[in-house]
Order: sequence, then structure tokens, then C-alpha cells
Amino acid sequence: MSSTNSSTVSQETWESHNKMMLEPLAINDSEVFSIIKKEKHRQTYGLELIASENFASRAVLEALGSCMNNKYSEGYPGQRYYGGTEHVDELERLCQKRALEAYGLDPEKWGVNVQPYSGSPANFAVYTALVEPHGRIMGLDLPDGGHLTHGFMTEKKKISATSIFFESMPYKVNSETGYIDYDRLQENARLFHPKLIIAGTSCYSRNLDYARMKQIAVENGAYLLADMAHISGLVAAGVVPSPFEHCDIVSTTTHKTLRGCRAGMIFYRKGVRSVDAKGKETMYNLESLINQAVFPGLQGGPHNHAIAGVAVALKQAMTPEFKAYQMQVLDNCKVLSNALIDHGYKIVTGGSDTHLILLDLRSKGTDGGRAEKVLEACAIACNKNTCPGDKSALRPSGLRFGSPALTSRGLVQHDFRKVADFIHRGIELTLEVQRSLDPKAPLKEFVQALSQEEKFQQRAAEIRAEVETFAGQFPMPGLPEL
Ligand code: DSN
Repeated sequence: MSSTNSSTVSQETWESHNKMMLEPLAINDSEVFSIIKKEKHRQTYGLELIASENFASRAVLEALGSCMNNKYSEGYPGQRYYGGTEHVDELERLCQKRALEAYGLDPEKWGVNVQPYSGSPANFAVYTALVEPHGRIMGLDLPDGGHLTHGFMTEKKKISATSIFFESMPYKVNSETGYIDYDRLQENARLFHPKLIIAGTSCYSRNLDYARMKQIAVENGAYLLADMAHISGLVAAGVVPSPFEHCDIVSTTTHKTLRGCRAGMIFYRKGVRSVDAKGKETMYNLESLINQAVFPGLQGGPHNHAIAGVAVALKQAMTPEFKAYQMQVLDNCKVLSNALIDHGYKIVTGGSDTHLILLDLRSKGTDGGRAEKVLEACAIACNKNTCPGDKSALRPSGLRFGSPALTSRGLVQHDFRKVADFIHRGIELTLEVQRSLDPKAPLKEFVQALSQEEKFQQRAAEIRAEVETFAGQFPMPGLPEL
């Protein structure tokens, strides 16, 4: 319907405005459309091995791209600061219900906040709720496989806001074995008296000992927070140990192994926290503290389109197909690990219980930064990562690989052997480029040689062409065009 002459601007401009509002992206903004198409091509014809990434399903992306994007609804279901919230209330309650069901949680004993914008805000909300300013937290050190938001700082500088606003003391892995040193964590916790201990990782390939960490937390009167962001899909499928048995709070992102859209959730316990020798009960008081920390403490209106996408992902996570997918994720990761060991590589801890591995390149005489660049030139996406015992985070020795994204495209064991072969060829090329340079040549010189010397360009192009043919065979989940 067109408007009449009563519009503020000329009728022609107004009609053009109304047309613009209905145009598809390809017509309306060909520049952004073409960038998205290029990214889609990269994802489709490359090997996506970044352990924290995945490919969301079509249904998740449809919910994410829906009209739920348009609605403000500060507050919680039934208590909003805006009108017109009946449907977002229904959606948020559905998402909460599915979140508890997906992890087999009794609503009398657990609650969940599904409003965090992502994992970092979720963790900051937990600290804001439970730890006073400059209160003490202990998380796995980032160079040992922890996460920035677990209190990361260096000797020279407090890097993460979680180390600026809270006092952080890291725990470490054993630099020989690569496994978390729980004895040292216990000793240090006895000295440091943390208010909160974080059981969570972003580059650690083994199951965590939640029972041991709970014991350490109880000994110090600390809360135990599991940040299960990397493994939340594996936990939902029941293929790795669940943190819910032992932890007080569980935070997560929703887009890694859980395979939803980018968002976060915080689960918190309700009911009795502890009973003393005289039988006196202390109750948890997490629900209001955490809800208030998320809103109005740190966030404004929830991203209702993201909550819609998460709700869809959680429904999918309760299906037998999702469990089969997660079992395949674990098997594919083991195959990748073993195939790389067969090619002569060292894998930190010797393997994996999860969806990721960390390949240590020190014995090969190269490092993660250089290998990452070559693999990228070969259409293989992964990331450099520090290895236990690395002297400098500026020259990380390892590469982190994960199986979730490619498994979502249907790759199975024999495909992952082929993936390992491609990685091996990329690393061989890395060593060749490196041999052509002074051993102390900086990364910039390495990248120049790779991109400018014809023989290296040609080798990378050959591998890339094979990778693209291989990857292009597998279907890509998501929206058909975008
Ligand atoms: N950046 C994510 C990862 O790659 O592990 C964690 O937030």
C-alpha cells in the first residue's frame, strides 16, 4: 500500500523508502551480500578445524534472523519494563525449560538465565554476582588452556577485566604431562583462599576432575563454577562427564559443540548449599544474585532473536541424532589425533577425551604461528596456541584442532584421516619455507616468503586445490543462500 501526499518527504522518496524495507539483501546491499557469499564459499570449500566453531543448522539461523530481533524486553518473563512482551515471555520460558531438560536438571534444584549475550559476559556476571570487587578467583591459566575471562594477566600487565576488577591466581598444568596439576591447585587454594574456583578450559583435551575441584572449593568455602562452553554439546549428549553433579554454577556459550547461535547461559543451584555438624542448613542464594548481575547489573535488553536460536538448538540437542553427532565428534577427534601421531607429531597429553587436540610443534623446530599461516593458505582453518611450558605467549608452539564443525558436515573417521594428511602436508611445507630462511627470521619474513616465492605459492595452491575439492563434497548446514 502506498502512502498519500501527507508524508513528510516527497511521495517518491517515501515510496522508495518503503520499497527498500522489503528488498532482499542481495538487491538491497550487494556489497554486504557479496562479502557474506565469499565467507560462505570459504566455509564450504575449506576445512574448518577451529575447536570453538561449528555450523548452526538452518532452523537455528532462521530463528536468529527472525522478527524476535526487533523486540525490547528488559527484565524477566512476567516482569518487563516494556509492553508487547507476551511472546518473548513465552519464548524465554520455553528456552529456560529446554535448557534444564537438555541437561537433565530438576527445576526445584537448578535455575537458568538465558539472557547473557555470550560467554564472556556470562562469566563476568557470575563474578559480579558472587565475588566482591577485588575478591579472589582461581582459573586455569590462559597459556595452559584456560580462558581470558578466567582472570588472565601476565607478569607485566592485567589483561582481562576479570583480573583488573578481581584478584586472580591461576592454576597450571604439569609442563611434562600436560595434565592439570590438581595437587598444586589445592596447595595454592589453601594459601590464596579464593571465593570462586573456575573449572573450565578453552584448550585442554582431557576431562576435568570436577569431584576433586569441588573438594578443593569446599575446603576453602569457595564456589565452584564450571565454564563448560567448549564441551556443552558433549555434556548435553552425555558423552563426557557432566559438571552439574559437582558444581554450584555452570556457565556456557551456546554456539560451540552445542551448535546454536552465539549467546550464553548461566545455570545456578537452588535449595540447600550445606549442612553443618549440628544439622543447620545453609541455603543457596544464587538465583537473585545472578539474575540481577545479568540484568540490570551488566546488560540491557535481552537478544530475543538469540534466545530463539538457542531454544531451537536445545530442542535439537535432546534428539538421538545429536547424541550420535557428539559420539562421532569424539571418534573423529581420536582418529585425527592418532593419524597425526602416525605422521610423527606430538599431541599434548598423548591424545584427547574431547573434541579437540593440541599439537606440539617444538620437536619439529617450528611453531604454531608459522604453521597456522601455511595451513590458512591451504584453506585449512585452525589456530596457534601455547603449549605447556612455552616460554613466551608471543611465539606459541602449538596448533589447536577441533572436530565439531567438520563433523556437522557429515565427515567420519576415514575423512578425518584424509584431513590429517592435508595438515601434515601443510606442516611439511611450513618446514620447507622455514629452512629457506635464517632460523631467527621473524614471522613477517616467513609470511613474505610464503606469499612471494613462486615455489611455495605453487605448493600451497596445489594443496589448497585438493582441499577445496575434498571439502566441497560435503553438505553445508545453514540457510541455503547465505
Ligand atoms: N574464543 C573461544 C575459543 O576459541 O576457545 C573461547 O571463547
